Amino acid sequence: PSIWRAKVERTFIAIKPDGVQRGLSGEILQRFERRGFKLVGLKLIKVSEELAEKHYAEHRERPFFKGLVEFITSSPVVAAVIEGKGVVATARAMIGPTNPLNAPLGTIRGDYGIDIGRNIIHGSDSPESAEREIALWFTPEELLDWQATIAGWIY
Ligand code: 3AN
Repeated sequence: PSIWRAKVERTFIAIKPDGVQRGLSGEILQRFERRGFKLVGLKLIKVSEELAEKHYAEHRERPFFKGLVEFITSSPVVAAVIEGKGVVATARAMIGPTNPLNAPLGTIRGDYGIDIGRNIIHGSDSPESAEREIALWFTPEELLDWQATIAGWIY
């Protein structure tokens, strides 16, 4: 029985227009890959207003909502689903706090950001959010079920 097949968790991440335009996509994906997480979905997408509004529905009443939707739809986003033990919480820890100025060095936002409205990357904040966001951004066919033979060295 392979332990790494026993219980997998998935999360959704999106490298926002600022991260893509600054050429940070590869660097950011590399961090998750090197940590041991596995890509199961990946695409470059021009986000529609409808998708943006659904994704950020919980912020609908916030003063920054309109600007947030304008920003996320302004230019392509790299959307990804990554899989592995504890990936929801660990990806959030690797991303860092919402405001990059409060983000520790070594986190993605702490290493690359200085503005809360341009914080480079999104990551689901709970397993429930991850499930909702994955279904919103990806079709089932776009998520690939594959086994890495080297996973035995990670788990
Ligand atoms: P996180 O992305 O860390 O989960 P949320 O869910 O509180 O943070 O906020 C979603 C997004 O809304 C953030 N990534 C950020 O781009 C934007 N945002 C949050 N707070 C502000 C703010 N005060 N001003 C501008 N944009 C904000």
